Amino acid sequence: MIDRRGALGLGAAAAVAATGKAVAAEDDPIAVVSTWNFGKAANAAALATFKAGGSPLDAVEAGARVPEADPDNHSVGLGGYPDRDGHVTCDAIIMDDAGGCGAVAAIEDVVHAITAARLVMEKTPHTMLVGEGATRFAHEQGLPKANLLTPAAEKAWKEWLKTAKYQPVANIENALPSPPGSVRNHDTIGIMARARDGRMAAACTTSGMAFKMRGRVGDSPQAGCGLFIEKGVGAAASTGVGEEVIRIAGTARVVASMRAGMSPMAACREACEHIAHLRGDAIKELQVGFLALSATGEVGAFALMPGFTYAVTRHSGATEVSPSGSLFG
Ligand code: SD4
Repeated sequence: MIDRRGALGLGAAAAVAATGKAVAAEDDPIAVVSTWNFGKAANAAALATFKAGGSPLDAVEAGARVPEADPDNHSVGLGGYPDRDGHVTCDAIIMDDAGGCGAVAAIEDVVHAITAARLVMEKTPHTMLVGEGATRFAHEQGLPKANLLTPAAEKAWKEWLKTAKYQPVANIENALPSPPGSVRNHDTIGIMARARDGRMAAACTTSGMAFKMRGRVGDSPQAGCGLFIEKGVGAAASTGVGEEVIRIAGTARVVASMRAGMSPMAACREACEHIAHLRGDAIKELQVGFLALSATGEVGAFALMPGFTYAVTRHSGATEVSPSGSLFG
């Protein structure tokens, strides 16, 4: 049985709408959920798109474009931290519950990787384009050529170069001033939307792990890793160290658990437990967070480490940012 109250009580209690009035949750279902506290602004854009008559796909694309355009967000789009060679390379995926799937990986010089992903979905026979081909396709489709490396991100990269040698050392990202998943090195957005009629879509966009090896692709653009959706079951997104998510096909696992009857939070927790069991000491101090939205409109989240937050917005506009539970201290 799916927990109809929602993992953190977000499924049923009365919500306070943007108008300040209390609205029963049944009349005010969850419209959009997204990772991290900046998801709030993304959710607002997604909800505005719904209200303007947009589809769930339109809503998640509009939401994902918000952090992509924010130069102060150092893990998505413009202003993202570059790879070790100084190139900002982005990964993105968009999916709907009718089998739609489009993704780009290691795309450069495009602010809105999520829109490039949607174009892959709608204009090509493929589900993913990478590298130079993805970049060329996006520009041919009319997405403007842009330099994503902001002065602030370039400065951070040059600082990093002073201490970090250019060599493929496992987990060298941990040499960052703060580890992946902490304030300085997260921000990937995973966003999921549910229309009042139950249709769903989801998106994920990121510039990936800061100062990654050139050519590295994370979990975010890979269906079943950074994002997954299944009609009648729900959707899940991940954030944190992508390698740990890819190893277990993390979001495919979360959705499979929901299909088997787990609540969104129990499913997210189970995936974290599996990573911990599989990896033991190797994941000490690494962050991975999962966020899930069921087809019936319940939300749940769980992470390895404390600090993962997520934003929930109802169709009335009522929005709440909550911390997820975590496996470790
Ligand atoms: C990646 N999962 O490329 C992404 C990074 C991330 O918060 O989510 N950071 O591994």
